[in-house]
Amino acid sequence: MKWSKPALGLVALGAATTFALAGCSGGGQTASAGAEGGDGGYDIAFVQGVAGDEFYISMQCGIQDAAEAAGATVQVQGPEKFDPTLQKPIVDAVVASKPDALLIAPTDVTAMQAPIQAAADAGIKVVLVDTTLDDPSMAVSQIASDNEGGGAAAFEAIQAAHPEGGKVLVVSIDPGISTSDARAEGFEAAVAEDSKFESLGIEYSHNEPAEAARIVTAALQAHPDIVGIFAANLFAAEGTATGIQQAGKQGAVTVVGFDAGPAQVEALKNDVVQALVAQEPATIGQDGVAQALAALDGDTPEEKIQTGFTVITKDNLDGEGKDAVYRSSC
Ligand code: T6T
Repeated sequence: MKWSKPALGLVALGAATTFALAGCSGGGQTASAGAEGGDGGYDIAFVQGVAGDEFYISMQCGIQDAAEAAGATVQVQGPEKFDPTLQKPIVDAVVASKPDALLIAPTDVTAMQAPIQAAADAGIKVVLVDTTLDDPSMAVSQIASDNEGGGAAAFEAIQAAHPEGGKVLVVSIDPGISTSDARAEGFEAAVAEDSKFESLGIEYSHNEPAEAARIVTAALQAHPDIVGIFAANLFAAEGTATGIQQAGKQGAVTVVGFDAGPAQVEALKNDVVQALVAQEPATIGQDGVAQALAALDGDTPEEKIQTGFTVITKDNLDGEGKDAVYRSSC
């Protein structure tokens, strides 16, 4: 099922309307498309939330496609972990290199505030892609999925599988990440509306699959009657799947994971996970480039853009679900 819901009274702007898409041109830490620095195109830096994450790789593909079509250069870097202490030095170095625009997924709403403000103060056009900040006013645009809606949709999948109700758990990343916080809020708000369900709360896996697996193992020992687990991102879902398998609970517990990398799709095929909420990372990236270019060209960028999501199940995996699966390289 595909959901595309403009929120906050703002209309989603598809960058596909602005750019003719070209093929992806690389998948390394630094990749380029088009030319600036001498050839006249703009120089765009993309700082991922974490390197090697298929969500950000797919976003990178969208950014590179859009940049290539516009004759711009793209540099891509990401920290080894989803951690502001590792992301900050990357941003500092990017600011020193003076790109025209910075597309960034901040790893913390508070800790990344000052480094990103420094980018804007240096005259770099900042676009927040995926995650945001406590005060995003320095950004020319913010682009993110309907994370709250995706969390609610995750609960609906559990609710449909267990109309009798029961205990549910959220496995998230860390508090202070705008996306996963919104997903958990959307999930918890939907749970609160159905008195047959009891929330066991939100546990934090620090983006480590092993920690997510440990959380799930412990939760299933303490509450063998859990009926549903919502894993709020790719790595939480990976670890949750491991925990479910180790406990021999596949099928008995309905697992819904946010994101749809190849490993999550494999878990869906193997009946360890029952649904995936797939974002549109390439669209977020394309829209990010479009908004950065609008700002650089003196046009008025869209302040906020909300992108949709697709709920992938075994039933639609060969249909619309297939196109929603993330890429491992461009
Ligand atoms: O879920 C995505 C992203 O939206 C989130 O902000 C962090 O985790 C992911 O990158 C998936 O690992």
